[in-house]
Amino acid sequence: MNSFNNKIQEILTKNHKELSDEELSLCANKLRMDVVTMVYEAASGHTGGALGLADIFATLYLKILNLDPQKPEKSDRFLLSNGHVCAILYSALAMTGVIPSSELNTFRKLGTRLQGHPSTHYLPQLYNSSGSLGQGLSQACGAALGMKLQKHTGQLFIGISDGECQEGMTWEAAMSIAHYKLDNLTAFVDYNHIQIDGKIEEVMNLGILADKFTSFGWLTRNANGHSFPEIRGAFQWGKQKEGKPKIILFENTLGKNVSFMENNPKWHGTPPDKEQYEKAMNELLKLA
Ligand SMILES: Cc1ncc(C[n+]2csc(CCOP(=O)(O)OP(=O)(O)O)c2C)c(N)n1
Repeated sequence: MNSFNNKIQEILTKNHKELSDEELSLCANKLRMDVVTMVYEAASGHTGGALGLADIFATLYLKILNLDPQKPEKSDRFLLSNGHVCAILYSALAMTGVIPSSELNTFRKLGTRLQGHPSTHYLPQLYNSSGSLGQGLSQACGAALGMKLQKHTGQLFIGISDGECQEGMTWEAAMSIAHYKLDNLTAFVDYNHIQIDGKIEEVMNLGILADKFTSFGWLTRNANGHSFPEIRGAFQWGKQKEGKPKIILFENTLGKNVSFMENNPKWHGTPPDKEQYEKAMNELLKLA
């Protein structure tokens, strides 16, 4: 474990934008280990969705986002709508030095900054609060419109989930974002086909999601959420301003890289017990 952590520290001393796919993959698995540890230590939280998003968050935070709070007029922004997966957000913030790594073990404890659903009240470094699903795209609409009006040049990225695409408010926001031609906004969907009660297609089928967004006036792209070239390509496409908002449907596997969690809706929001925690960490370490 120590040698793995040392390897990650060494990787992170390099220019993040120049990391290889192999290095990114190691960083993503470090994020997964942080997620599993945080949820295990808190004895509550959401493991599966967070693990599925690790490759996407490693790419987004290490390669794509240009975050500069001192220069908001040039800085990119990231908003998270499906706030329950926030263990992956917090671990990415720790990896990029926004919060100290030592803080991760305060996850879900009373009064700490790392609440079970992200809150700008506790952690002002965030761009939005979330947890009540379906609201993020509306928050992003207002924020991107504000950035346009203030002539800010950064790109706003917003992560939403497939479960949230069953909510009407998501589509009101989709309509408004297209109406205002917010091409400074790039959304992506955590398209793992799983929600709290089971498979999306069985609970409430979304049909052909890409066609729905296209018909609302968006540019749409599908990508494999575990292929670094595809993730990178999709985000770079997302950054090009072409007069319309863009959305990436990231197909991914809930619980990715932990065999007994993969594709199992049970792991939407179940913390691992001690034995499961050790098994998960061993599997992740073997990939290091
Ligand atoms: C408005 C609202 N309704 C219900 C919930 C409870 N809830 C939390 S997560 C979740 C499932 C959402 O689906 P998705 O984000 O696709 O799940 P995942 O892929 O993370 O398993 C639900 C219904 C909530 N947080 N907010």
